[in-house]
Amino acid sequence: MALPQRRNRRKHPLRFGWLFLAGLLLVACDGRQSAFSPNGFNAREILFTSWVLFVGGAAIFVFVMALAAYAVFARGERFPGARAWVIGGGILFPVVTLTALQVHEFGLARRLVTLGETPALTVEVTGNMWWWDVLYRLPDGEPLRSANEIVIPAGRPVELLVKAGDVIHSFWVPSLAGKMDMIPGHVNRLTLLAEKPGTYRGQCAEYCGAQHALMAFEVVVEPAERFDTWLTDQRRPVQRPLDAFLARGYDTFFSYGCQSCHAVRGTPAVSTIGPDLSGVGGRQSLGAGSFGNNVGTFAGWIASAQHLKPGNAMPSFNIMDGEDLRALSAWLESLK
Ligand code: HEC
Ligand SMILES: [Cu+2]
Repeated sequence: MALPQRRNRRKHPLRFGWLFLAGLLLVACDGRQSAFSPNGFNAREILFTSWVLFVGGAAIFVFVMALAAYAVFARGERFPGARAWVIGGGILFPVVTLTALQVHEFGLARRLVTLGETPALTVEVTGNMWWWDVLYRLPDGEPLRSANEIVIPAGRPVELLVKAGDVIHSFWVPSLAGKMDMIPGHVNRLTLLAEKPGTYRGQCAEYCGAQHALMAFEVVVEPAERFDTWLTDQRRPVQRPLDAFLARGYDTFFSYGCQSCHAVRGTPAVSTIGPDLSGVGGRQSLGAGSFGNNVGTFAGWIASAQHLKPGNAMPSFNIMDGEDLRALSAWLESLK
């Protein structure tokens, strides 16, 4: 006697499609890093143009498919007004829509150029494997160096000069502006205007090696007055602390040779091989947007940089005395 066979229900290949859609929705709703939640002129224009192209393209597609279906199923008779359709749909319609799009684009390009004529601030951003060097070029006096985080004033146009230190990277903060490639030996220019204060996440958008995925950063948009005080604070040179524990951290920094790759403003450390650490404790993250910023992650990073981000240009200092490591981490965390 044959056993009753279990019906083998065919599984639809797209049965997890809803997961994909839910993911898309989640990404779209995250205001920190999404082209769907624009903050400021550039990103808003990009979103607007995208919707026009997407909705317009979809409408044209549906219409053309309907015509094609008609052509397939119609029985021999002539299409009413065939000649007018060819001239109207084949010549007039593309000429009108493409001209309108072109006019819109010229207008947009002009507004972008106007925005770029009077930047309140110029920031040079250089992509390196796998971190970002940031140099504020200020109209009065000394430039100010930082890394892995860009602080800009809200409501003022900011000019970004983007470059590459080694291979091609791409600078992308979806909530603020479009992508801009960073090309060795070439300077690209991007002007942006952020409206609302807040923190926005950016990402390297051009594959640049093993740790490309851990090459992110934050853009902190501050109210204009807060930005000015931030600048003044940052310019203050760092001094050897009076607190004995923090002073031990300061000394450890130099006895382990950290200054051969890093700079801390006002101290003998002036190297630009690695990120500037002058205000590192005040930044949102460590390891180029990869880890939280607290004494623990500092210690983890120093002792195991190669474990946390294999192949990056900083060696793991896993031979460091525990007390030295704690003091060094506490000192770095205190640099705000
Ligand atoms: C050979 C060069 C080199 C030496 C020596 C070195 N570093 Fe680094 N360091 C780097 C580079 C390069 C990075 C960026 C790595 C990345 O994210 O890809 C980095 C990143 C860091 C960061 C994270 C910075 C940020 O903005 O995310 C800290 C903190 C740091 N180093 C501390 C130290 C300390 C403390 C020492 C000494 C014990 C040290 N480094 C020695 C090259 C070096
Ligand atoms: Cu990169």
